[in-house]
Amino acid sequence: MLWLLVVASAIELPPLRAPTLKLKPRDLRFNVLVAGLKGLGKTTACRALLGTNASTATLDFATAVLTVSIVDSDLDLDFANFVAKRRHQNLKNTDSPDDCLIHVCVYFLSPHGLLDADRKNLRRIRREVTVIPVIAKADTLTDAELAAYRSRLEKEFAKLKIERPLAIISRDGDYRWGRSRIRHSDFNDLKRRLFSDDTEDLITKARSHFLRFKRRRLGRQKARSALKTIAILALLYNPLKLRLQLPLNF
Ligand SMILES: Nc1nc2c(ncn2[C@@H]2O[C@H](COP(=O)(O)OP(=O)(O)OP(=O)(O)O)[C@@H](O)[C@H]2O)c(=O)[nH]1
Ligand SMILES: [Mg+2]
Repeated sequence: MLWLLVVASAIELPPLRAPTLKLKPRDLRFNVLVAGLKGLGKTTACRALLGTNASTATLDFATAVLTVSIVDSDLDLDFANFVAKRRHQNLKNTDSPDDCLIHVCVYFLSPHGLLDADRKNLRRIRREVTVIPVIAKADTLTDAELAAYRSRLEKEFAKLKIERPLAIISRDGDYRWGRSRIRHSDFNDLKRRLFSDDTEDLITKARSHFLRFKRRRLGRQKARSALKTIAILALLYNPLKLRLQLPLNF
């Protein structure tokens, strides 16, 4: 009986292939933003992904310890702005390279069609971070409906340079007309990509995006202080007695 239970749970939740992460330090932070419009099953999915109601979990791999943190966002949040703000916060971070960085955004799409709000959100977020789009509540669509919807989205996403969406079921359901199961959807693919196959790639990408941002910011700061010095020198040594005017916001 116990053996049967073990087999059943193994089928339900296939174990993740432990990645050999080459990243430094050994203690890594991995921050996921779960975004999308209201009531699409985001919180349910977060719980199923981490296997707990808490928003963080620790995954112990052979070469690294990954502290996964999921930001389960609400409707009023400006997602792109949130990612940018977290990048700014990370500037003050000297201990760890990516405590505050958001490494990936899992964006939930309604099973009934893409809304203008989604288009606007996606266009902005993809400039800030890697986006994994998911069609939520895939159990509410027939196979044919899902295939048609997915191919419409693929065409639209190709223009936005966003990848093909996964279709997920975030919780098992028993209905008069049948049963829906998490394992019959792309849910486990999503989990595997986040916490195993793509982890290293996502962290590396977010880090290099952050370093580019930091370099640009430093460059701008240097240019501004050089301009200030030139302006002050020009004021002090003004042999032609010209009337120099500094900009108001100087
Ligand atoms: N049919 C179906 N229902 C789901 C699925 N996932 C979640 N639900 C249900 O959808 C409802 C909303 O789920 P939540 O997880 O609270 O959705 P949410 O996106 O966090 O909602 P907000 O936080 O209000 O934006 C609940 O009744 C869930 O049981 C799914 O995969 N299929
Ligand atoms: Mg929620």
